[in-house]
Amino acid sequence: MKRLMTLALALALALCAATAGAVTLKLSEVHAEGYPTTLADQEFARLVEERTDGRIRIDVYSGGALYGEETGAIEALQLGDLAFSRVSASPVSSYVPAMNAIQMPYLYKNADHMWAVLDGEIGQKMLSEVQASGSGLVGLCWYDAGARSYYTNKPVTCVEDMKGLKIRMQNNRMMVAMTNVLGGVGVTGIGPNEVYSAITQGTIDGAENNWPTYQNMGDYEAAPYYVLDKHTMVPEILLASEAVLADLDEADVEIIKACARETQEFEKQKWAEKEASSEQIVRAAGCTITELTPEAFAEFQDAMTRPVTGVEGIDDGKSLYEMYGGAYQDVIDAIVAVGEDF
Ligand code: BDP
Repeated sequence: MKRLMTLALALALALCAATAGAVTLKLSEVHAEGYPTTLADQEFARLVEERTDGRIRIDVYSGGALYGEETGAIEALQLGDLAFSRVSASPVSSYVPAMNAIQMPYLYKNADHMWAVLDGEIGQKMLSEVQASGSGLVGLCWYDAGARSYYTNKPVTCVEDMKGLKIRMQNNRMMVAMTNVLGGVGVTGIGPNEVYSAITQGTIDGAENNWPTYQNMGDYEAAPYYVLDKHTMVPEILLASEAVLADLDEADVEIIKACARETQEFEKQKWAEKEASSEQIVRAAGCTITELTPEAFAEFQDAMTRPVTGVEGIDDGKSLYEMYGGAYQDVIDAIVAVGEDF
């Protein structure tokens, strides 16, 4: 009996030693369970726990349970109050201004062009720039988020129809200016999970997003007009807190980085499936999906490069591209050059 107890004690002690130093870290995600990015976050957590032999456990908080606005999550990462967050690259631009260069309106010909950029030298340099810029953030990998288009509670078939429409935008000054330059009024401060109620309450006339978010958040029921102007392709990014990573073993940080990279392909696959099913759901619900005529499409595009006056967020005499892309013209030119193959 005594021997058995000694054995049990030894076993318990060994177990303690094995898990001593084990840490549990939090990951914040605005999307619901089952959404492609949430699935990728969970896959990331699974891989990290497995490859660190349980030394690092990551708890994924989905549905905006920790931070409903991505800027809140980003600031928590900077302070070291949060370890990871999967966010859109759009709000990251407020902390890493160069980030706008990879999400300028009408920059990519298609998803393959965007992925050639993100997986190539430009995208990998931009990931490193996140930390190099002194933001306190570390860029781990990119995820797909398709193309974003406007959705409203009244029909939009040309730029003229955008006039005066209050549109919820992500927290990014360039994106707000983009709506303003089209004649609308860009509104910020509304989290993605609050868009539906803001539309039904009449605070805004619409928002803009990809097929999956438009469908998954239920926004298509409040704003059933979706105009496929495809103004931007904004990738998602998995971020880590520089301060939190600094407290971990260097070898474990390398494992974390490798696991994140591994989940990129996983998310892209889930994304493709979800994009198709969301489009199907929205169409079946009887929403009005507008394909722009080539002339109407050109109007949207031209608005981004035409010098303007009296538009909030753009200096008089400048175009949106000059105002927000001017400092990164070399990167933008290089992205356009990659597009020659597509
Ligand atoms: C979705 C992104 C999410 C953003 C949201 C938004 O996946 O990260 O928070 O757009 O518009 O497409 O805020």
